[in-house]
Amino acid sequence: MLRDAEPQSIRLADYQPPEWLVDTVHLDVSLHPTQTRVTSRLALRRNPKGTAGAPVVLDGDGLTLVRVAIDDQPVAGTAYQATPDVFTLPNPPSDSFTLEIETLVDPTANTQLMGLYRSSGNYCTQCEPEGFRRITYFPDRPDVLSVYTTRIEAGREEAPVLLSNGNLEKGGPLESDPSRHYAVWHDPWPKPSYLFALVGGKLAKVADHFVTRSGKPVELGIYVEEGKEKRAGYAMDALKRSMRWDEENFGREYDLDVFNIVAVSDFNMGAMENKGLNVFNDKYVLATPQTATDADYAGIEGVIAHEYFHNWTGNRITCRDWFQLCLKEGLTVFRDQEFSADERSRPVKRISDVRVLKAAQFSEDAGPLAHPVRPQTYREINNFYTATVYQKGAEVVRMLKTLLGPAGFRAGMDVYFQNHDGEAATIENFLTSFAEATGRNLSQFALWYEQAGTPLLKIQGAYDEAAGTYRLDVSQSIPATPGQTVKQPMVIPLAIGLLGPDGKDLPLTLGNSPLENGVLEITQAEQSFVFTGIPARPVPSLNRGFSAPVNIESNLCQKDRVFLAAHDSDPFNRFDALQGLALDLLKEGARAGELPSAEPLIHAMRRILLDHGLDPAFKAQALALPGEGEVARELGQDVDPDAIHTARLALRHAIGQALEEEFRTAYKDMTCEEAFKPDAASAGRRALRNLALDYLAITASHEGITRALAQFRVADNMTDRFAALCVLSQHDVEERETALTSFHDQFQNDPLVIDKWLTLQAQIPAANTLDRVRKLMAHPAFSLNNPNRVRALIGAFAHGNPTQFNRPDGAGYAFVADIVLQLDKTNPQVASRLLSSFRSWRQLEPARRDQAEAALRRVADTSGLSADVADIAIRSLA
Ligand code: B3K
Ligand code: ZN
Repeated sequence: MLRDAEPQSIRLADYQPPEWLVDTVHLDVSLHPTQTRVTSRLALRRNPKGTAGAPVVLDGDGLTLVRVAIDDQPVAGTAYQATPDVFTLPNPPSDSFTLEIETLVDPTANTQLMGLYRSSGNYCTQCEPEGFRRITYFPDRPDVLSVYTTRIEAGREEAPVLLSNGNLEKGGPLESDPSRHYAVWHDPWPKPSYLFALVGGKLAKVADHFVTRSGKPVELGIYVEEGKEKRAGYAMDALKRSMRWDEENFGREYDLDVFNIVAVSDFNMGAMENKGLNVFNDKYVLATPQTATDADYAGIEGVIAHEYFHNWTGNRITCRDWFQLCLKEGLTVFRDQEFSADERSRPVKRISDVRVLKAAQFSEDAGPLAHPVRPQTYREINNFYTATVYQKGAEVVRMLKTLLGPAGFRAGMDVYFQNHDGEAATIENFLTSFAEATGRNLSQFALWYEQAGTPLLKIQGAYDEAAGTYRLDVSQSIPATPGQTVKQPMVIPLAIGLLGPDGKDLPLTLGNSPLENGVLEITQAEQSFVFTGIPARPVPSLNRGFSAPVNIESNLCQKDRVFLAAHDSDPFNRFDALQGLALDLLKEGARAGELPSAEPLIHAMRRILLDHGLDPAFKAQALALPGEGEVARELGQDVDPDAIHTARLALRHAIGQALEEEFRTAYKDMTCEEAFKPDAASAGRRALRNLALDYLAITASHEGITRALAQFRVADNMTDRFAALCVLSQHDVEERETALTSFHDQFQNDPLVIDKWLTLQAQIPAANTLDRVRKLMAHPAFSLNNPNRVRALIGAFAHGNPTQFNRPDGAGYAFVADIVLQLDKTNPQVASRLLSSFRSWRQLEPARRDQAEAALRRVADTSGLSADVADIAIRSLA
């Protein structure tokens, strides 16, 4: 199927350096709701590495040109060509000159939320990846680095706060018109246009300060809508901890006099790392115990850290081109994961990161949207801010650290910062830094960036009693993915242990050499490892800590898994052993329509639950079953979401029934009388208590439901209140509607809390949910123009309600396709993200597959689609 206007592909192989460089940019922005005037003075210089005589070609997107001057002289309209989307100067006057361009933009009409737009009346910008061209004509590519000076002018009433990147140079009322004022910001660090930001509006400031380890004071500011100042405390605390952590762990200090964060309520994603002026979705800034859950607090901590860490990995060293996106994103996700692991519980953080990886990235990698961590081609770069680039990108960095060891890794990072500071770099530059620091050849490792698909390791263990040896035969294969059928073996760091009959780790000796770090390096399609000095048949613990993002098929039996769940010294694999036991039952239950005996799993779970030495947060993770999506992915074909749901319900029921007494005790033991604290230990106790509540509510008696309603009513914090509401929402009982109504009435003026209320209802696994979602779209709190609302209601339905999105009558698909088409007219990025909910359609059983395909085709065949939606539709159907 080919559409008339199929977007053109851009290829990594075609990269050319920029023809012209821009040394300095002076922007003068006069804010106005519909006619913001932008004057840009560019100091242009011909790139010595460019083509002789090349014209100046600048990107634009929907711009209205007012005036052009060269070296301060007005230029006749015949000297250049300008359309809303491109500006060309065919005959530049010299190899170095000043180009001044005045344009007009309409921030109020900007519904795409890319470029300069308005959120709750305030002005703000989003430029990554290609939004700067919606503000002014510019070589809008990440390898053009410039020093920016930005003067902003606005009405003092309308926009008392005026912010941009860097340090504030001057500001004050205009002499000519005291009702207006201005501010000049200067950012001394050269940066690409995607890191530009500007904010103007009525905002309240929460101020703090930080002294870097070399003694440099930094003023910190978090700007929020007026009245929300009290909600920014945790974000500020997380920011200061992040700044310290980056100094201590990577030797990276902050480099400006100020660091500002602005929280806005209309934002396409989580947050943006603009130099010195991060702009955030307010969801990742605002929190009080009464409005935010423990998960929200963890999310805020992680995103604040992530954006702050970009200051070095992304901003000081940026990307040469957008194919290198994982260079900053994968690395920065790895850094924020490590920060949270240090601030909280390392094993629990790893477990939750792997859950996210498997749910989001493994399923992406197994479907039509699979692509390498560094893609070779794209039609719309906005569609490549994916779980593969971010999460798998982070796993690749983690593997590098496992292979090189902590010291080798740190040495490589130091070389990277040393050699590439101030540059727009590539993955090759990154890997070369580690090769240089450690002497290790990383050419095979580089395949992790090139080959898509989750590798499959088949592992067979065999014990030879007479020889006292244990042999592991390992084979690796990588599934075919779009455009890549033939794959080469990769380097896979496989952390392992061998448990003796007493459950303790046996010393690992390969031949005569001890395997000091416990990591096997798999480099070939087939490989065997023989461990010597093994006194009795061991149980292997494979891929400890999830050292490699791979699927494993092994000859571990149910008994082995029960043993590992009880004894493994690696907490991740204790968790994973339980997950494996549960997955086997769920797959079989979904296939056969009847659940096999859950006794071994329940036995293993009981042991974990009663182990007083274990962290409650760990128990909560270990006792939570794999999600329905994970079961679907593991089944891989002929997926019937109803059968999976039924099997999972039956298993939850069996566990709840069998461990009722234990869960009752855990609920009681984990109850805390003290006031809410968001720290990891307190959050872990709440997590276990709420998990117990969930299991108690599923047993036949009404006790759990009554308990949940009581908890809902008396809770003094959102974590417990919302957890109780989640439990109630899963049951078709009167109490569900009572609680939903009361929650709404209590929080109706708090959009971020109402999002939770929308999400919960969109995820009810009941036949009338689609009607409910339709009705909620008419609720005054809902708006298709606000990305958070759309994700909370429609996104939650499409991505988080497998039985109802995949209704056998196809009504779920049709509904989501309708919304995608409607949204595409105003916000293509949010629309295309929503359309990616179809990505696993080929794995469905035939009847649903046909329905999903029909809905996808209807989208693909619509004329006038954005490049964003067209690209996802085309690739999903390919
Ligand atoms: N770099 C931004 C993401 C921009 C997404 C543009 N569609 C946030 C982040 O990853 O930190
Ligand atoms: Zn990022």
